[in-house]
Amino acid sequence: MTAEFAGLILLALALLPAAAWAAGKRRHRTRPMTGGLHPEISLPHEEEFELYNNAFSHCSRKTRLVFAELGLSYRSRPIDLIETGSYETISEAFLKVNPAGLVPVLVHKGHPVYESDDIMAYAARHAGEGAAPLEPADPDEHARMTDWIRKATLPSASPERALQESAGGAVPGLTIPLFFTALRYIPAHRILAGLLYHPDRRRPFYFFLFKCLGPRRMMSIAPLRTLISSSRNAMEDHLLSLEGQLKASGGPWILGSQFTLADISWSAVFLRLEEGGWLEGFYNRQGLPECRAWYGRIRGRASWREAIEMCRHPIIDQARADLAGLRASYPDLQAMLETFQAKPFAP
Ligand SMILES: N[C@@H](CCC(=O)N[C@@H](CS)C(=O)NCC(=O)O)C(=O)O
Repeated sequence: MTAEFAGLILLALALLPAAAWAAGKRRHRTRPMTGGLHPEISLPHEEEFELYNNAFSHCSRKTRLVFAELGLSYRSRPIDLIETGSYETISEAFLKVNPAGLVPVLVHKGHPVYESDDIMAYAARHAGEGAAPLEPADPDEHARMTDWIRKATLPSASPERALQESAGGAVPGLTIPLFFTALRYIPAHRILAGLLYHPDRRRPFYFFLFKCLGPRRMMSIAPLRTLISSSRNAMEDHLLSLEGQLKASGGPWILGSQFTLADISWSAVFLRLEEGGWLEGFYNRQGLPECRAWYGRIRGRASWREAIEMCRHPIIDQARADLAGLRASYPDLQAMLETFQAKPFAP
């Protein structure tokens, strides 16, 4: 073998990992998709309605609740997020369903509908005879409902930029402690796959740190502390504005007597605050009697049992219990989470 030939082989071997990485990157590439129905895309399906969703996903929960409220049956297609096992949203198979790599996705007669707010509205308009209307008929009331849905929405890209505009934007920051306890149960190599292919590399990077650091060290990372405290402060303002609306509407629901998609959107925010151990803190600091009573009514609905209680995930149940234990056994961690102040988060 000549020296040149041996050199070429060595070079090829050295380039192999980079080529494999580049090939993998192309297979896992995501691109933004507009919300609503995409009739130009056809997907294999077995039932009229199929919902690609995740038990823990904030946006998936909204859509499951709408289907339960409407009594519409659907085939559930569970898709993992890293918190429940793996980055299935960026798998080759799922990217055919949603090139944006996000859940939920509704597939209706083989055509996908993207974005949870659009899915909710789409489902509400396809409800069968006899289903209670989840959208007001009056145009002014409808516009008010849309505004309250927007105030709870989780933007697809960089939600932390929307902390002030929507309670949904403050949800990821307040989920950080729960991410930390859930990721204990996820093997490190699955998180590392996200570092290679996830469209937002910061998330797997922080998730990997959560896995390597204990809770105290994690809470000493300044940008995380800042994001959590900014999210907490922003959420407090959003809850106060919901409290005002519930008072003004006279309840029992956000727009008054009619239960609407706005109630469903906000209920997913409250569930996340509850499972992250924040809700009682907000109630205790701000009172929020209307919010407390409203959330109690939401939890009493049959749809809650069907779409939330019956769709739990064992890792998340364990992570919730672990987080409650951590808060109880590290009073300084609890105090940090509840009271630390930081500069407002500047994205
Ligand atoms: N604006 C979108 C947001 C969808 C979204 O962010 N989905 C999250 C779960 S709630 C997701 O799929 N994330 C992928 C990941 O975490 O890797 C919607 O409302 O549907």
